[in-house]
Amino acid sequence: MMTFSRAITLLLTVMLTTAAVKSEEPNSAPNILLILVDDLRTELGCYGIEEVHTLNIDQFAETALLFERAYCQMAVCRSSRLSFLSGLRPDERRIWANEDVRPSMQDIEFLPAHFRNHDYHTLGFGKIAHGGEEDPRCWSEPHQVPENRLYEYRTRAGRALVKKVKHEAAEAGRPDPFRDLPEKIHRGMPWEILNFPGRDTGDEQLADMALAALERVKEKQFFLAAGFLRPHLPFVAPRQYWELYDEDNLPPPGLVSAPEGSPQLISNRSRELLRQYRGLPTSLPLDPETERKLVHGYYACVSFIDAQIGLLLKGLEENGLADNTIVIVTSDHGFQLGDHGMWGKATNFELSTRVPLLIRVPGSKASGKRTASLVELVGLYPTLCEIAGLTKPKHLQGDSFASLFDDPGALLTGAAFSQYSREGLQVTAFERKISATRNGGTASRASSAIEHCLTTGRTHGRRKTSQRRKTTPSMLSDYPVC
Ligand SMILES: [Ca+2]
Repeated sequence: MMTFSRAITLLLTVMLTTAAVKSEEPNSAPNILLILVDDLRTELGCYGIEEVHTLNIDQFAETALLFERAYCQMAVCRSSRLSFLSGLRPDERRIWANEDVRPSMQDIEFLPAHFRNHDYHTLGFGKIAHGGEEDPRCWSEPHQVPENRLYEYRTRAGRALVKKVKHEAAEAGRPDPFRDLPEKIHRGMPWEILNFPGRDTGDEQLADMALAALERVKEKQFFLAAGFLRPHLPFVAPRQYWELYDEDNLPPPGLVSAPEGSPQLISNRSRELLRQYRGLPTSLPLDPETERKLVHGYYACVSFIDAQIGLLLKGLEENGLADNTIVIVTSDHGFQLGDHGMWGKATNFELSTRVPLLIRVPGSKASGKRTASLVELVGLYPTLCEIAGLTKPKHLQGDSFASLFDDPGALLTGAAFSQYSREGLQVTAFERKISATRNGGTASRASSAIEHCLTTGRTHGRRKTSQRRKTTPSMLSDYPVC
């Protein structure tokens, strides 16, 4: 049996061979490519969800270790990202909401900064932290964002609406809703189908920027982070990705209401969707046609990002970097598409807190395998340190799960913790995902623990198989698999 250290030795050997092509001066540690996707559920083909088309990520999963039970620490962008980038749990600096004043974190060495301080050339593109809070200490070059950002409506109607919203805000003396992004301000439509040719959406620009950077820094030892915005609302994607799905046959939510007797505290009240976007009622339920359109738009955006990830991975291959680069694909949290009667994240439900996580360590015997071990995103920092052979900063609060690359069948921990604080109530609720046995448990036992949570109303129910729809080959004929 190959040990993890042997796998790393093999990786370094492969790397030296590749480095001989790259440069006269071989690198001493693997490169890192960190791909973050905003608000991505585990509804991917490689997670067993056949009706969502993610052929590039699925293909990548065949060469990576897939984490079936990875959880964020708080299901909102800023709290989750600052947690796994700092290696601290949200309570440590009270980062409980997107709107909180950011505490000083000058004493914290963030994940990219740690690699930078170990002679990596670090580059960040797009949404790595949240809302312009990228820490300049992280990057060897200035962090870059695409020209076109989150609210990038392109149709005539979409742009007219943006103009109208801006005008209304100015007339009322309110801040520009597309610049300052306060809560409780309606923006544009929650979806848009783009008919424009060319790669000018923010996420396409982001992929192209990262690809160009790969070509430019391939002689260096690099840590490159690319943070895509979709499938975050609004669900704006080119038409070809919308056409991958038949709106009339999209599966409905598995559970459409909150658990009986549950307190209002557990609900996000779908505020992100209802308060920030136009053309929707002020309260639920949505009409079935709107629900289908939203689910359709979300899936279209997932496939759209999958295509961009495929391009990045292809670029890695073409630059001779695949054999000496550790690749991570994950998200800050999940998203509820009407599940439990809620839209958005900001809850402790399974679909908000569980994230896709795939890590490819070249030369690892775990490639193409899956692990049912509970892991926390806050453990990503120490894990990457261990895999890359870096020391771990003392402040880290998460546990490394690097040993799973030696033994994907192990169950490392008995619990993963997620929390959410409700505005005004000053209450933080915790969700503990549990394994049936702390040591030596099996995947089936772990699954049983999830089922137990379901009966107590704490997790999301799976959709009925009969409600799922298979893809027809013609729908995928133009799908850009890289
Ligand atoms: Ca997010």
